[in-house]
Formats: sequence, C-alpha cells, structure tokens
Amino acid sequence: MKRFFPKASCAAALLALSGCSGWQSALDPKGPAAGELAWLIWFFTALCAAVWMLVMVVLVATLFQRVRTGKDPLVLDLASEHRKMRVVLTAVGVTAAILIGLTLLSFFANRTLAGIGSDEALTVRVIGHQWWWEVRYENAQPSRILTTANEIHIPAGEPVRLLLTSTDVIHSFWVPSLAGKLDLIPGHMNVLDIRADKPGVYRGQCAEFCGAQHANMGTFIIAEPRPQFDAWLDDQLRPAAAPTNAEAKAGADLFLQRPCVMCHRIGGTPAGGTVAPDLTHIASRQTLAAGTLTMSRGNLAAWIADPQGIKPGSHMPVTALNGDELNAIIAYLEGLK
Ligand code: HEC
Ligand SMILES: [Cu+2]
Repeated sequence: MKRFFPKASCAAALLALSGCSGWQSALDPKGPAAGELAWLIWFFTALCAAVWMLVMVVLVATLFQRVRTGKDPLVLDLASEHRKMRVVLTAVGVTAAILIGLTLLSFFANRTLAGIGSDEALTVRVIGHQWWWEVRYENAQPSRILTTANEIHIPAGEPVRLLLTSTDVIHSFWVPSLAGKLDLIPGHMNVLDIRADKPGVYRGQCAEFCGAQHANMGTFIIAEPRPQFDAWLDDQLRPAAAPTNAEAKAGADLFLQRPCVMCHRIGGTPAGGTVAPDLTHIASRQTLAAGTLTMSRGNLAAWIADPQGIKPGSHMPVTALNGDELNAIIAYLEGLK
C-alpha cells in the first residue's frame, strides 16, 4: 500500500519538506491571495528581524561601554540622563510607528484579498465532513450542478468563489499555495475567493483539529486551462459508465445489494446515498479517501476490504465480502471514469 506523495527528485523532496517550495507551501505562492500573504509574511519577518538585530547590537554595545568606563552608577550626570531620555523616547516613538505601520499593512492586504473574487467565474460549495470534502459545482441550471469529492478542478487564471460550510464539526480549508485558511462551520457559510495563476496541482488539508482522522483530510485543487476544465466538467456531469463485462456487471449488482448503496451515490443507478463521497466518476480521481491513498486497483481493494485499517475511526464500516465479490466491485468501480 502506497501513501500518496508526488514523484520528485530527492532534492526537490527535501525542498518541499523544508516548506519553502512545493505543491503545499505558503512561501511558494501560485495565486494573488497567497502572493499577498507571502509578501506580508516576508515583510513582517524581515522587519522584526532587523529590529531584533538592532536591539541586540545596542545591548551588547552598552554592556561593553559600562565595563570600559567603570563609573559609579549612583553618581548622576544630568546632561547624559537627558540624552538617554531622548534616545528612549525616540525608540518608543519608532516602535509605535512600526506597530501602526504593520497594522495598516495587514489592513490593506485584507482589502486586496477581499477584492480578488468580485468577478468570480465559478462558484463551488465545499462541505466539510469527518474526514473528507464534499465538492458541489453550483449552476443556475439544475442539470449542470455537479457533486464530487476531495478533488476540486478549477479553470486556471480565473477567480473562483468557494462557499465553505460543514455538516458536523468545524473544519478549516487551507491550500497554502493559493490562499489563507478559512473555517468551515456547521450552519454558517464562509466565502473564500481564490485564483490559480497557472495550471497545476495544489495540495491542501484540513487545518482545524476535527477528530481522529484530521491528519488524513487532504484535498487537491487541480487548475487546468479553460477548455480542459470545461471538458472535465462535461464528463463529470454524465451518469456513471455502464459495466462492460460480466465481472463488472456482477460488481454493480453487488454494490446495490450491499450497504454501499446506503451511503454512496452513483449517478444513473439507484445508489443515492449522500453521507459519503459521490462515486459516479471515482476512477477519474487521482487519490482515495481524501488524499490518503493514490488511486490504483490495489489501493481501491485495500480501502474497500479494510477502511478501518487505513483510516481508523472513519465513517465507512468494513463490509464482509469474499475475494470474488471484492474483485467484482473493484472491476465495476474501476470502470467509473
Ligand atoms: C456507512 C456509510 C458507508 C458505507 C456502508 C460504505 N461507505 Fe464507502 N465511504 C464512506 C465514507 C464516509 C467515506 C469517506 C471516508 C474518508 O475518506 O474518511 C467512504 C469512502 C469510500 C471510497 C473512497 C471515495 C473517495 O472519493 O475517496 C470508496 C471507493 C468507497 N467508500 C467504496 C465503498 C464500497 C464499495 C462500499 C460497499 C462495500 C462502501 N463504500 C460502503 C461511507 C460508507
Ligand atoms: Cu477536518
């Protein structure tokens, strides 16, 4: 069983682990919101580092000066006391100015962030569940509303509005390369506007402790050129592919006879459950179980045979299946491109 990790050279992997670059890093911005935040982070860090260095230099200089002069500290020299008072007052003034300046900077950064999505091209509802993401593409035409899970395709270079909410506990949506984090709160809707400047895959994860499998609640934003995105959306809106061979046909029947049907939806079949990821096009996704496993026949089998072994506590129970039944169900799901 292979955990999901991008193919990368050793050096690239190290760089990614350092957090400074890679597909999930606030310091490697790939969109205007993340760019604004990265700029703010670096500016705050640089300025605070400069202030700290200055304080250290002054501290060390005064310590040495005191040792050198060796004067009695109880003998006061009025002129030098006044001079010191002026230095302290100036330092207090500079400190206040820096603090006010930084506050203004974050205020204006917030305004820039608020302006990003005013002309959004697409609205996607993201609903947090323990421990996966329901993704719903809104459309004025009901037949063009699409429900999928965990992987969010968006057109690159266009503003996308995400409507964030939750069905159970508070989660937090964070794709660091694209935007800051924002909570998903039951009974409340938060709005997050994002834009990916370039096509690419950006990883994100739940950033608010939400229970046992919080760490395995990953998500992916897949930004594609507009034509590719439109083609993807049209594909996803189609009902599930019909099974093409006897084994897959048996798998489809089994899926409908077993508890799977109570929780999962497969478009175009009687399976209409809504408490678990939509499986209509499961085989077109790159990962399984919210980014926990790569999509493959073996991982699909591992997951269905023992979801509790892979994500203990997750809300998918173990279903008793013999080897043939498991193979049949996988043959069916593999065809759901
Ligand atoms: C009680 C509800 C329930 C039942 C019954 C159930 N599942 Fe699930 N299933 C879930 C939940 C919840 C998840 C998401 C788990 C997670 O990622 O934490 C899931 C995830 C999956 C996934 C991965 C989906 C994705 O997008 O990553 C597959 C595939 C799957 N189930 C297949 C099945 C099959 C096949 C059966 C029947 C043998 C079945 N499930 C029975 C609730 C259920
Ligand atoms: Cu969560």
